Amino acid sequence: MSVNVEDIVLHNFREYVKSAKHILVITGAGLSAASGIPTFRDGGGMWNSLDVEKLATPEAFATNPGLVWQFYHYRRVKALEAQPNQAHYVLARLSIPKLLKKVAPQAKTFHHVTQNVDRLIIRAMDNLNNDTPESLSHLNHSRVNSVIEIHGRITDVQCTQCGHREEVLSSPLCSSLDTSILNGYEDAGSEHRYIAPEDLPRCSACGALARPGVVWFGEKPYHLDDINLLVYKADLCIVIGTSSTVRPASTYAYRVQRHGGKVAVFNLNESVGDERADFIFRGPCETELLRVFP
Ligand code: BV8
Ligand code: ZN
Repeated sequence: MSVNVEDIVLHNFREYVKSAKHILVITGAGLSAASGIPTFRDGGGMWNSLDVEKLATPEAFATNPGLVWQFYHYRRVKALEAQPNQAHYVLARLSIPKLLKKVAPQAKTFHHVTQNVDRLIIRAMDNLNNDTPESLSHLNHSRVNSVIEIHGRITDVQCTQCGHREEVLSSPLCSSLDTSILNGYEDAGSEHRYIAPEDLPRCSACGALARPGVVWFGEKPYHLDDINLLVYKADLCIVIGTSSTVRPASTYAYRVQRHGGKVAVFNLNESVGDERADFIFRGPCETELLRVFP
């Protein structure tokens, strides 16, 4: 019977997971690709046709808030329409201590840092919670705390003045952002329509101009101190669906390795740092994660 490399990698990874105590998962846009949300830099990624600097920076918003809002509003609509995929549900199940123990009996902590702003992992955990027998539901609080959205949430609206922040799951946020006239990400990011600031989403607390609740380039990501502690403690870092090009998220796996932890990469294509990875699972994460964590 011929044993191929993939089987050996799978066996060795599963053996290592059995001894892992502090597991840290880092995810990117590839996790949501199967849910129909485009990635940023690969294939038909958004940043390949749109100008990042024109759309995902504080300067862009200061210069043309209407353009930036049209882009983010279109992405909000898509995120609200999308459904979690199998990859989200595998991670949601692993965030339930009782289920995690089946594959990682020594695990003391499991944390998931996501770069994604689409909130799909939270929805997968909520859906699982609704289907979870009463006996497990008391574990819910520990599971929700296990997810850190380092780049914020596209469904949050944040005030540019008083700091008020709220999650708004309804759409459109205001009549001027009616997306019926938009027919694609490129359209949402183009200069086709001026919207006056007074007609853009306003803060429900003070009435000032509101902005999407995401972290733009040059802005400080969320929960950095908490994440640094998790990186320091992790003995296993599982990197899923990210090109590992955006800092500081792209630095975490290497830092786990530097203090003796191991790194597993799940990606459709090659990504930055693959050469250092201890385990590589090449393929769509929505099937690979299910294969590795049935
Ligand atoms: C900060 C929210 C400092 C908004 C995002 C020059 C050199 C080095 C660094 C810098 C530099 N200039 C500036 C920087 C820092 C900058 C940075 O890293 N820039 C990069 C581009 C060079 N970083 C920042 O500015 C960060 N802030 O550093 O602040 C600071 C610190 C302390 C105090 C004050 C200040 C803030 C970065 C956050 C920016 N916001 N998003 C929005 O969404 O519009 S970033 C954006 O990229 C998304 O959040 C996304 O999640 C993130 C990373 O992209 P990926 O998720 O990896 O997506 P990508 O398309 O790249 O890759 C997808 C992958 O999936 C591919 O590998 C593909 O093969 C794979 N895939 C596809 N399908 C599947 C799959 N894999 C498996 N299965 C599939 N089915
Ligand atoms: Zn306000």
